Amino acid sequence: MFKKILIANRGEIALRIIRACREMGIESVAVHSTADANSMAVRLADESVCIGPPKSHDSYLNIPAILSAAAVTGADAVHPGYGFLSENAQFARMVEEHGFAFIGPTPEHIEQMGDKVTAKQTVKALGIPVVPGSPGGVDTADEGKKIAEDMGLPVIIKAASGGGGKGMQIVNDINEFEELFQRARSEAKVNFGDDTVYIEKFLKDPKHIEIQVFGDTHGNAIHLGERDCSVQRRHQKLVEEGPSPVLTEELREEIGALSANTVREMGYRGAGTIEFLYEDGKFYFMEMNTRIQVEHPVTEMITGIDLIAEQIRVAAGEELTIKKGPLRFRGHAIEIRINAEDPDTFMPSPGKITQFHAPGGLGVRFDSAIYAEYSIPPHYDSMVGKLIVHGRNREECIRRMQRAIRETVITGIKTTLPLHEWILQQEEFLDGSYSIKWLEQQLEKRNA
Ligand code: MV4
Repeated sequence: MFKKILIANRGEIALRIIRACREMGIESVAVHSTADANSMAVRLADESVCIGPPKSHDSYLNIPAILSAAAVTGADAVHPGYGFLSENAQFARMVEEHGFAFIGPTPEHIEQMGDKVTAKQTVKALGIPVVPGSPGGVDTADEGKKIAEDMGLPVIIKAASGGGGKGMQIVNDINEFEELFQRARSEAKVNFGDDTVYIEKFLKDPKHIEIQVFGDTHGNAIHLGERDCSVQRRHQKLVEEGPSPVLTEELREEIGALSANTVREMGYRGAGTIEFLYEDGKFYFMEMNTRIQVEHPVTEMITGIDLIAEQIRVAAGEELTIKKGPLRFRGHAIEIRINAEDPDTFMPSPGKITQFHAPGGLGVRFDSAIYAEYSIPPHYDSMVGKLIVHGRNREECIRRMQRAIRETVITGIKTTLPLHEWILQQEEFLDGSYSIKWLEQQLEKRNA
């Protein structure tokens, strides 16, 4: 097992990884920017190294500085967390070339899933259902137009190197195809340096449901159930829950088994998430994330498994401790993302936290790196914490979340807590029918 892990991240996920390390008897190294010198991760890690100025590009994305920090502290592995360098194949490769273990999949698997056309072809060949569309990249507007006409409108044009919503165009009228195709291509080129695009039938009102998967280097692969992440705004998730309120046991087992089988056939190592669109009782592959995700605690709460510890064990060459047999799904979990933002305008609200009181009690978990008198720097993502609750069933879970939100105190900055309190009272949230369009439509109605 590793003796020392360097954490190439900040905020709550850095803390989350430090906690797993400590429970496993592994030393931790926090790297940080000058803006994060007073962070909780720096306080709680065994060692810390400043890797650069506030801008992410110069610190948390500064590969030479991170590798130097790993070398001078004598770390034997690097955990990238989520965001930043977590899905950068070149970083994973350099970490390994410098003699450290990368706590994540191989650079080849990161690359394979990073190219959305290759990812789709790979999982399709292994039996995962995909959205009908072009078999690969589409080179000309004429070729694309023909595919769109054969398939029927609406269609969506996506960037092969995209993901997370950037560079997508929806075509509702065939007369607009050519213009939107060229727009998709040039946006793809500008944003990702690759103008490859592909075409899919556009699903009008789906849910976003994702399956947590795990593989090890001994040929074992499992799924750990799903998370429904359809409550989102501008491709930012706000609420995640598991199990999904709309899935049957049969569908869960079917899509779960297909997902686990895919990971096994790929020889995939570590944690991954297979994202699906779900509409009219059918799943369609969207993309695969090759990292631990923000919402992983939802799965931890319903399975009782420490996913970060499992990532570390797998990276150290151990077998998955979770085998299909003893895995049991218990009750229901919901996570809300607490952002330092105005709950009405979503404008960032960094600054000093004056008072802070964390919620507690049975089934309540608060993953955050904030403390009273802490100043949230303006340079990074606005998420300041995650509140996760567990209950025996969805109804108990929702009541517990409402209770936990009301006892949380964060003053001095604006947070999205009031928005969450409101979401949790809405009819479509309570009945579980919400789709990916729901929140934005609700907000429009509320603001009208
Ligand atoms: C789609 C889709 C509808 N039909 N693909 C958005 C992010 C990127 N990963 C893929 N996305 C979508 N792909 C087809 N064929 C709708 C979306 C989409 C979306 C998906 C999940 C969560 C929120 C979303 C918001 C807008 C669009």
